[in-house]
Amino acid sequence: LPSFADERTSFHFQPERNWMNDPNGPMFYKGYYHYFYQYNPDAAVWGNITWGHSVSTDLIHWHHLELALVPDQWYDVEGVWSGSATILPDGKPVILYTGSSNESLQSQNKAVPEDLSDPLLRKWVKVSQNPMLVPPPGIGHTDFRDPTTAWLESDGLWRIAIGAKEGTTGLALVYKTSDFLNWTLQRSFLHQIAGTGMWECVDFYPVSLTGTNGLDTSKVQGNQLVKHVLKASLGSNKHDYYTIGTYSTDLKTFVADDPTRDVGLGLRYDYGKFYASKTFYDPAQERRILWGWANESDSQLDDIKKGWASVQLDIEVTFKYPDVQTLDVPLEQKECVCSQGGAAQRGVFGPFGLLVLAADDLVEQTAVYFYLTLRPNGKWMTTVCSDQSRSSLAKGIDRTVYGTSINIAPKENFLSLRLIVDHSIVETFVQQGIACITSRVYPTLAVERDAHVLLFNNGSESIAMHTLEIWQMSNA
Ligand code: DQQ
Repeated sequence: LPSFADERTSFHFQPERNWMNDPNGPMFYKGYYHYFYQYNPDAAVWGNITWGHSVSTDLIHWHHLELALVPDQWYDVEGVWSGSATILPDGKPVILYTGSSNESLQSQNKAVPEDLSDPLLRKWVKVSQNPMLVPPPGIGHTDFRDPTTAWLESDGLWRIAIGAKEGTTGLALVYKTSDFLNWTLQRSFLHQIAGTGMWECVDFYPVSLTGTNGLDTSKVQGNQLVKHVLKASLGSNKHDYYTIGTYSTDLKTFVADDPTRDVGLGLRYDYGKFYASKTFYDPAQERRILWGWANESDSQLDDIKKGWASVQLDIEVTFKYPDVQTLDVPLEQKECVCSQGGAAQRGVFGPFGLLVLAADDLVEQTAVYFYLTLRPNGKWMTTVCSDQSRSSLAKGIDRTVYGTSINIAPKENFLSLRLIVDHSIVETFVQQGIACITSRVYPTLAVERDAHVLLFNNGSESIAMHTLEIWQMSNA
């Protein structure tokens, strides 16, 4: 059996032991980044869900604190589920979260810090008015969860969005309040898309059209030109889908810029393992930070054995975009779907890219690669994939090959990959982030000094590497 000690991540956040899932209520308070998360204190499987709590000054080194919220009330006894934090204008933080009762009724609840002078905010108090919100008519009692960070509008009222579904239509409800205790349901939904099912962990925030800094969630209008991002986590396939559009402060609804790429239909934050994500605005560095859950893809039995060293690399490679036009190549009939053979396919241009966590004789290897195919319309399509199918000799592991096609503008002469390797996580950023793929891998041989990095090209045409930088990182 493999030793799982080598697979514990170093600079990706993990609790000391046991199960974690969604990120919850991230915020910055009195010099500390606070990170809460869905946590089972008793086992390495989902259940007994509480809010774990850790703090950091740099988002890399974490100090684990006592549990922030535990299931101790009738309305959350089946679990203190996901939610968000809002920092009020007077600097006070408020947490809103979903409770699941012993009858599986989902409700929205509020908790506040016991002692605002404690920058670590160790103790949280559930207010006596809980539960504040139960599902409105038409929404099932298990289809009403994961309140967003609140945003303040010019009418002086705060608003939150809550994920729900009606039939198979996924949607986001909006409630408004002046005091975070009494809430009014807005008649129109923020947004809805037929066929997408339950919207979990909705996130809704402005992005600037004029600068690269992040924006406070309440920056919904004003001098700054903004668009909004709306994200929903779809339980049906465990992916986080987002779209960019306009929030009408008159109608209080959101309209996607491109209806063909609306929530659940097009863009994903990440094409691998990345779910139930949540952003927060970091006022210290004027940026918006996105946290996601890179769920494990080994067996539940292995998770239990791990109960819970060093391969930490930051690699950046660029290739010259091959001169595809001058070649007379046969039309490739099949569309390049990553899952058709993964990196072991043979094409004309590719697969080519990197092997990481590769054992001496390559019996274990995780491949991240590009593959170019000529489409029937005469255009070349660039696909990028992360292939876990040969990543581990261990049994019971998810071996999906993840990937997506990307749009390469004709003027882009290079293809770039940045890989962050952290024991059992391989994160891929393509063309500076035009697409992201997160994979979980569990090598048994390719660990420590036996884990190698290689460049490869399985295509018949040569590919020119342009730059390569590899950084070995120390333990966090
Ligand atoms: N996880 C939480 C729910 C949420 C789901 C329960 C998403 O609140 O909808 O652990 O992973």
